[in-house]
Amino acid sequence: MTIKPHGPFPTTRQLAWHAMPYYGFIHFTVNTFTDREWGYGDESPEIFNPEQLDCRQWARAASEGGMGGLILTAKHHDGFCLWPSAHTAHSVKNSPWRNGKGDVVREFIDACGEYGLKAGLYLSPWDRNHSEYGREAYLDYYRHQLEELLTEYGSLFEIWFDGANGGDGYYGGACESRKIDATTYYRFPELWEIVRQHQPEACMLSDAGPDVRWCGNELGFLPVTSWMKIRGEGYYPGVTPEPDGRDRLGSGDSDGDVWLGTEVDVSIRPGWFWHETEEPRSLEELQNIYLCSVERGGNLLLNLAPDNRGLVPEADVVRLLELKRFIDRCKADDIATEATISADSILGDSFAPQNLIDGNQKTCWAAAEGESRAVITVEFSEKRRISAVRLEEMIEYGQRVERFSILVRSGWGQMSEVAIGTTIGPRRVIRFAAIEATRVEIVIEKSQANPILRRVGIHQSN
Ligand code: FUL
Repeated sequence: MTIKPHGPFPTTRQLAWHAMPYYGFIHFTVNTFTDREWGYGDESPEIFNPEQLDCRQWARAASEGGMGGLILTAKHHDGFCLWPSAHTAHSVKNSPWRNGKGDVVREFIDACGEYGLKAGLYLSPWDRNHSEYGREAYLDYYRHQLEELLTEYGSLFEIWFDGANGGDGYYGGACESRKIDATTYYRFPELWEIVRQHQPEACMLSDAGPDVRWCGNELGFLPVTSWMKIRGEGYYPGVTPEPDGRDRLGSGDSDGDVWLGTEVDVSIRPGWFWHETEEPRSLEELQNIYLCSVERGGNLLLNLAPDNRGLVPEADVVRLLELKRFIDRCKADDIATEATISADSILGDSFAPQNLIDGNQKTCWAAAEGESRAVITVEFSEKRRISAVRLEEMIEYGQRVERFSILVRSGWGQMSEVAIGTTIGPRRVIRFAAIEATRVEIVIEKSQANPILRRVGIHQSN
C-alpha cells in the first residue's frame, strides 16, 4: 500500500535538516573588537586580533553541549571577511592576526570536522564596506565570494541568507544611505542555483527559504500552532508580505503550498556579538527557549559569541553544559516502549500502531484513508507517573494534524483530559503536571487527511 503525500512535503535535504534540531550560530568579526552589533563598514582590519583564537574550543563547547553543528558569520553586514578572499583586501589577510596568514573559516571548518559537527556559513548580502554595494558590480563580487566559500571548504549543511538591509554605510568612503529593492536586487534564484550546484545537500535559510525559513522573531520561540508549510506568495529574503507576513513566518499556514521548516535563531546573550558588559541568559530562560522551539517542531539555532580573545566565554560554556543536561532529561525515560499500544483505525498491516514505539524513524502508523479523526491508546501493566507526551508526524507525507487532545486514566478509572494541542509536525512534546496513569489516549480530533505518525513517546516523571 502506498501513501500519497498530503500538500507539500520535505525533500531529502530538508528531512536531514529536521533530524538535527539543535545547533549553534557563531557571531564573530570586527564587531567583537568595537562593541557594536552592526559594523558601519569602515573598520580597519588592523583591529581584528583575537590572540587566543581557538575554533576547537568553540567546537568542543558546542559538541559537549549537545549541538549537531555550527554556523559561522563568514562575513557580517560590515563586510569584513573572516577568510582571505581573493576578491577584497577587507579581510583577515590585512589583520595582525596570525600575521595576516590566518583563515578563520578554515580553522572553523576543521574544528567542526574534528568534533563531529556539521558546518554552515552565513554570508551577509548587505555589505556596508563595499563601494559597489547597490550596483551590478557588487552582485559579481558577492557571487564570487559565495563560490569561494562553497568550493574551498568542504561540505556545508546550511547557508544563511540574512534579510537585513539597513541602508546607510561606509560603501568605500561614500558614507551614504543606499536603498535596494530586496525583491529583485540580489537575484536570489541565481544564487540558490550556485549553492545547489556546489553543495547539493546544503539547506538555505531566508524569509523565503528555499529550504528553511526564519521564524520571524529573535526571541527564541515558535507560536504554539506552527505549520512547517506556508503560503509562499509575497516572501523574498528580507521581505515579508503585509500585513501579517512576519507572524506567519512563525506559525506557517495550515493551507501552505511550500514546505519550509522553521529555524529559531536566538543568542545565548542579549547581543549577537560579544560585549564585555553582557552576560549569558539564565538557564531557566534557555530551557524555555528549548521547550518553545525544538519541542514545538522547530530547529533551534543558539548563538554563541566568542570574545575578543577568540574564545567562547567560560560562563557561556558552563551554561551550554547545563542546558545539555536539561535537554537530556527532556528526552529521557520514554516508557511508551514498555506499553501496549493500539489504535482504532489502521490503514493496513504495515502501518500498525506498534511502529510508533519501535524506535524506527522509517516505520509509521497510519489511520485508514478518509479518516480525519483517530484514537491511539497506550496501556501500561501498572500505574506509571507521567508528565509528557511526545508525538511525531511522518512528515514525508506532509503535515496533517490540526488538533488533538490527551486523556489519561488514573485514580478511580475515569479518563480525564490533561492536555490539548494543535499542530504536531516533525515533533511536538506536550507537558503537563505529573499524574499517575495506567492508560493514555491520544485523540487526534482533526486531521487534514488520514493521520500518519511515526512516534509516540510517554515520558516518565521522576
Ligand atoms: C539579523 C542581523 O541583522 C543580526 O546582526 C544577526 O546577524 C541576526 C542573526 O540576523 O538579521
